[in-house]
Amino acid sequence: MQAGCQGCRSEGAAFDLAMAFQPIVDCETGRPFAFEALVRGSNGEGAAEVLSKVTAENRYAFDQQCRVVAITGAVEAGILATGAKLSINFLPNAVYSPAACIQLTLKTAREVGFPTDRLIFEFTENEQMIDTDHVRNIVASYRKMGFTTAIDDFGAGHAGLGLLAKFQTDLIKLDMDLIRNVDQSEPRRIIVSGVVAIARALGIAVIAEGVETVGEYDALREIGIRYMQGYLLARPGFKILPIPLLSSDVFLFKGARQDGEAAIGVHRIAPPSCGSSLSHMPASC
Ligand SMILES: [Ca+2]
Repeated sequence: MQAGCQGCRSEGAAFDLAMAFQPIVDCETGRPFAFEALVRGSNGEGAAEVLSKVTAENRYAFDQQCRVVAITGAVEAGILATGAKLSINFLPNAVYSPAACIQLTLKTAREVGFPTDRLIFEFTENEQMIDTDHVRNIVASYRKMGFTTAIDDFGAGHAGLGLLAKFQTDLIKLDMDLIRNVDQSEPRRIIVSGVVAIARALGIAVIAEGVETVGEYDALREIGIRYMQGYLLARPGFKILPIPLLSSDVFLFKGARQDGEAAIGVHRIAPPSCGSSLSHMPASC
């Protein structure tokens, strides 16, 4: 066994976990590009409650279990038939060695028949990444293994241009704080447009997180953002893969809104099982 793999034997592996899934929509086709797995308790308890039990001692086991539950849960929910990717949040500080620590993920994917080239790994850091070399090494290894990589919550906290200067991922997910009211704020629109231009020049695709209004959707499309996630398109569904509001429906919805029927459209797309406000919680698993 490689040095540093003591994490594989860490105690406390039995978290009571399940996943909710929220689509990331390809706005050019209206279809889910991916489903992000968001951690919940086995009875639908919120992410914050589950995460409060994660410690420095058990975070490796937690991260490993999250990956397993995300893959098996997504397959049980029917992701194979959708053709969409599965996006998994991961904790960089729960990975000792990228090659060794991916083995359980690969084994699980093999057992349930999930193609590993449909896996996305999103990472975020709530605290400053002291060891960016470690993260860069993980990203490089994962890309070599055929996974898609993403920086989560880009533009928030320490996840910003400084990281992109050090290493590049396939995707960046623009933080919802930048997206909020982008249609009404000229500075936000200029900043988002600038980040999109930088990403495009680097060959990185952009996902807008936390899109909640038709105005935001329109402004982001105008800026050239193809992939979006947020309550406007679909809330997370507990153990299910919610059907996103198709882009054509957004336009129908706009028409409905002009007729004063917006609430009907909103309620039609909201899965009843998911009232949590934690859908955009960073590093939820
Ligand atoms: Ca995420």
